[in-house]
Amino acid sequence: MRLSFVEGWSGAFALIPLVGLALAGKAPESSSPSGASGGTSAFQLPPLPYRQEALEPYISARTMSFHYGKHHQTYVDNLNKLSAGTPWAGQPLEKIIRDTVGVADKAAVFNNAAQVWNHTFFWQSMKPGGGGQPTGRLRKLIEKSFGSFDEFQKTFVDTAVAQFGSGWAWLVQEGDSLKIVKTSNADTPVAHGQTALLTCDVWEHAYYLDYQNRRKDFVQAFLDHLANWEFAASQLK
Ligand code: MN3
Repeated sequence: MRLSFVEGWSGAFALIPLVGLALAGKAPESSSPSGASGGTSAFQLPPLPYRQEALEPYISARTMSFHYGKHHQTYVDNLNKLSAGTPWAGQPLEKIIRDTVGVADKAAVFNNAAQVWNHTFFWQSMKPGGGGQPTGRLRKLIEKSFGSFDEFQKTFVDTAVAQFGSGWAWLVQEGDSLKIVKTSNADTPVAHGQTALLTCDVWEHAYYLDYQNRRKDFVQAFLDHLANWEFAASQLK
């Protein structure tokens, strides 16, 4: 089962348990972008798949309130402002990302569309009581690609720490092999023909309130306690 963003948010999130949505802080109806000019906004902040405090103590509710409620919301708002009255309005995020990557005068559209996609994927890459180890086909692919699950973990943490400045660490699929890649700023595997399986946001806003400058501790906690391996496995092609 592969979640698709192509069908829009309602399709993409139909698979997410609806438990706790009322307490997630913002219902989609209450988060309509202030900058959109009339009518229904094309893009909406998708509901979190868990409550804002559900990832404590590894990610605090305070971090989630800013990261989801402010940062993610702002990318949605910006994308609505930038796409209003253009051919991008209402298009699938993946199409916008692929059409605008590397286009100099579309950088703002790319950055905001990619950040909306990346954050939605990041929330799904985690779950309360996550971590542990993957099983089945994903486990076999990890062992084939990295030698062992321990070696995968070490490489993922090293890669996340090595990303200079803002960006993301990803587990991606390319054909029959898995890779760990880092991307800068809003850049995303979606723009490069890779299938994203799991991601950790390593922008400072993702961890600074809880970990200050200790990015490595944050990424290790992500792997040990939050990583949603069932979601990652569901993205395999
Ligand atoms: Mn972020």
